[in-house]
Amino acid sequence: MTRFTVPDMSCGHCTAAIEKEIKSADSAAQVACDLGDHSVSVTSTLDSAALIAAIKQAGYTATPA
Ligand SMILES: [Cu+2]
Repeated sequence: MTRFTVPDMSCGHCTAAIEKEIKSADSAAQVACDLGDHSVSVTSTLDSAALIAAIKQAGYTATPA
């Protein structure tokens, strides 16, 4: 599992957009967003750089947590 901090993720719309983008890159990915601490946990075969790119594609900034 890889964990990221996404500070500009603030509501259910954000988490849905992030999940959708990650799953379009890896349909088997498991994504858990936590709005409480602005973290996204991902289980995927994609590497960290690819996951950050997918989150960026959704319009958010991710840094490794
Ligand atoms: Cu939002």
